[in-house]
Amino acid sequence: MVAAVRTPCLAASILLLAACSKKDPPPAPPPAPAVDNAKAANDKLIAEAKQFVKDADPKLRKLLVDASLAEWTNETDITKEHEAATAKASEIQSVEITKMVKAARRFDPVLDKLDPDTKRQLLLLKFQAQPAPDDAKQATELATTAAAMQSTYGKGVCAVTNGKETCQDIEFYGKALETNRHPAELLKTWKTWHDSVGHAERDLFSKYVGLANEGAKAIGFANVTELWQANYDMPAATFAPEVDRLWNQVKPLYTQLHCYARRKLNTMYGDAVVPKTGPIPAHLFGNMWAQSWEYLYPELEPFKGVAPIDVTPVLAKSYDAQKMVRMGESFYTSLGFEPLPPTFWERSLFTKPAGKDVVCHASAWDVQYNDDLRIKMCIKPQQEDLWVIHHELGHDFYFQHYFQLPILYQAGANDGFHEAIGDTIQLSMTPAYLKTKGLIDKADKNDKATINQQMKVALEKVAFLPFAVMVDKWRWDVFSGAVTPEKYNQHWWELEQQYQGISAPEPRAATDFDPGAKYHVAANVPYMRYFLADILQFQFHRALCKKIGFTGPLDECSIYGNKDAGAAYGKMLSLGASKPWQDALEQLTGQREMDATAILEYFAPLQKWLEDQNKGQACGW
Ligand code: X8Z
Ligand code: ZN
Repeated sequence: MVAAVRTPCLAASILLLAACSKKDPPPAPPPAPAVDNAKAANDKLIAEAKQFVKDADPKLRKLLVDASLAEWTNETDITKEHEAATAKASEIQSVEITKMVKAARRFDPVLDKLDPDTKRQLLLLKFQAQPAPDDAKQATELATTAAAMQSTYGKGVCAVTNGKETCQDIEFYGKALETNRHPAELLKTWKTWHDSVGHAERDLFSKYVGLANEGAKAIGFANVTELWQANYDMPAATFAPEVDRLWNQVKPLYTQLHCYARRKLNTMYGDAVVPKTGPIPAHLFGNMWAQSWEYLYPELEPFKGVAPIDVTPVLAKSYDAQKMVRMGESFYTSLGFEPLPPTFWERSLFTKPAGKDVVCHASAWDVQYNDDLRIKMCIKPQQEDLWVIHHELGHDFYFQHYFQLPILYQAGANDGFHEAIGDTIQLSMTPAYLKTKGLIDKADKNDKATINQQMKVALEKVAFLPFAVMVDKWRWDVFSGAVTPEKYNQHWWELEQQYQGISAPEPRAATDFDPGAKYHVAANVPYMRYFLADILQFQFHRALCKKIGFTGPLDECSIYGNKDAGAAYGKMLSLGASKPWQDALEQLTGQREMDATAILEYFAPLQKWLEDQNKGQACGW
């Protein structure tokens, strides 16, 4: 009878046991004891589930900490040994967590009878790590492939001279695009990065797709696409339509910005480089992926001579990396948040160490899940980096608020929330705020200054929207098998064109692999989180501004120094992943849905100005 406890028919209902048996049924037991037995078995399973979750905590903690220590070591000093150690720790993490997920299946029959915390933690367990394939050899290959992809991207474009390998990373190539305005030179830089790093990721990535899908299948998902889409407290199949709904809300605003930028670039470069209609070539935006157009601000500035917001001169003159991070911290402490721990200052990496390859792509960590906060970033004294510091610190202050929760709750309400925390703070870095900090001389307040400032913000946050959608639209199609390796690159550019209205700067071959030139593809970080964050940050900002009684236009509101705003924000951060994101959102904003009306409200003046500028144009592509 004990062995029968694991049979599926018992799992469905103990009362159906007789129907499953091939042998003659035993004489029917008296009804009352059968019910009692069933209840006792259920109660036992419920108690075991509770204990399972309790026991899982220290086990998971060790697996996650070991993997993140190894990863930190490799990302701050890429060597063959560190890469191998990362792959090993990540393999152990995947294999052990996958075993736990499988073991937890026996609680499925009583899931709805569990207390909410046990049930939620069992649900979240599935999303703790990339699951491992059943086959041990494949599990090893999956981890070594992922580690190799990450290191390949981190090192960048490498050449061997006199037997010694030297590499130039994305910092170098990215910088080369920012202020250069010679199309041929821009194309050369763009091509070098894409043809070298993108191409080097191609075979690794194709292999990774099959192996990662095997892992997803091992824990009951159809593929990685379904696994990723299932992590939003809503049925997986409803997530893509939800993204489309939000994208359709903001698409008209993006289309206006695209139309204006295309006309300006056409005037600047001529028809041979930028046509008057259709998509814009990707190498002209001052950014390797055309995901942020902020470096085009001087060319796209609406009104000349009206207080252009540029803090770079002051940063370059009197700030170093440490001082920039201190400035970021001071925003958060002004809200009443605790300062960063002393270990943050000892263990973080702020600048690229000489003679080492590191993954310069900025990131934030609680390496040991116990307030071991760090950031890793190759900081330069420029405006973009000051904004990224505030983004990264948003992650760290989220960690700070939930590190005492069970390990399974040490995550954002959803991954978009995590990305939105620091970006919400960026929205409070208004010209008036920057002036009080001595980063700019004057903060004009008039219609022209408003449009200039909105343009500056839009070139980062509106231009980004379609890119943030298309990266995972592409990966969803790849992992689901809708697109096969020969079509990977073609499909990437189809989506670039469809969403961004951007084209490849020259014909690309099926053997090219331009998605691999983007960090998150090489590092296997899901990307839809940034799209959600782009929507959510305006929703958070609107709610916080309302809470502090601000009634003016959203782009003039700053929560700097406001402890009430800090308390409300901190309350949401303290939830971690303990509640569905809808509850966390409702707590702060009163809304249970992600909603793009806040970003539209914020940019309403710019949208109207753009529509006037674009009158008579055939916008779109
Ligand atoms: O990757 C990042 C952060 C780290 S989570 C620097 N971001 C995305 C990107 O760089 O592509 C922030 C904005 C989008
Ligand atoms: Zn981030």
